[in-house]
Amino acid sequence: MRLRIINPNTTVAMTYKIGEAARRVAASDTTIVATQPVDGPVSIESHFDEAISAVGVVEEVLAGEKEATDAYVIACFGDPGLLAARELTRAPVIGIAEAAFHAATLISTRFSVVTTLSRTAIIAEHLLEQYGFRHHCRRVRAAEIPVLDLEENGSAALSRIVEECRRARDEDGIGAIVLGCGGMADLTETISREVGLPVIEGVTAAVKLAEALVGLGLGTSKHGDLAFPRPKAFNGRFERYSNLTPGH
Ligand code: 2AL
Repeated sequence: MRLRIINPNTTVAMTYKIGEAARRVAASDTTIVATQPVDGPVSIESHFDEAISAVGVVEEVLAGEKEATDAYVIACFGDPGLLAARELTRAPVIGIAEAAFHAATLISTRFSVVTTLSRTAIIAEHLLEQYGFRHHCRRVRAAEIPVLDLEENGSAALSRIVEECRRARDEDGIGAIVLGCGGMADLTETISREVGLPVIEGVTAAVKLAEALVGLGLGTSKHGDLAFPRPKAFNGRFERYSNLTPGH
C-alpha cells in the first residue's frame, strides 16, 4: 500500500525524520511517501499556525489523490485539517493525535500527554474533548520547548521532555505517556527506557492503524458529512478550487 504522510509544517528536516520513523514500523509492502506543504509556517505552535497549515494539508491530500494513495497520515499533533482532508478522499485519513490517543487507551487506563510549549496544550485538550478521550487523559503537560528545538542536535529538548515524562509518571497516576508533537517521532524508545513506561507517539501509531484499516478494506465514509464537498465557485487566491471534483 501507498501511505502519504503529510507533515503540516514546512520544515523539510522534520518531514525526513517523520518519514524515517514511519518506515521503521511500516510493513515491508507499505511505501511511505513523506511530504510537507510548500507554503506555511516552519512549525505549528499556535491557533494561527494551525489555521494556515490546514490549507497546506488539504493541498497535499489533493496531490496524493493524483498518485493512487491508499491512506494518509496528518503528522502534527493538532490534527490540522483532519475532517476537511477526509472530505477529499475515499482513503482513510488519520491524525497523529487521534492515533496516539486510541493506542494509549488500548494499553493503559489513564495516560498523560507531554507536548512542546504550554500554549499548545489547549489544542490537545480540545482534541481530547472532541474525540471523547477526556476521561482517559489525566493531564496535558508541556516540556516548554519550541518545536524547532527538536531539530537541533545538542539542544536540551530531549532532557526536558524526559524530565516532564518522569514528573508525569510520578505525579499523574498513569500507565502510559503520549508524546505531543510530530517532531518527537524518533524519541519513543529512548524516553520509554529512561522513564520505564510505555511511550506512544502518533506517527508510528498512525502508520500501523492506517495499515490495519486498509487491511480491513475500510476507507473514509462518503455517506453524510464526509462526502466529497459540493463543487462551487471559489474567489480570489482560491479560485483554483472552483468546481473541484476530487474522487473523479
Ligand atoms: C506540533 C507538531 O506536531 N508539529 C508542529 O509543527 N507542531 N505540535 C505541537 N504541539 O507542538
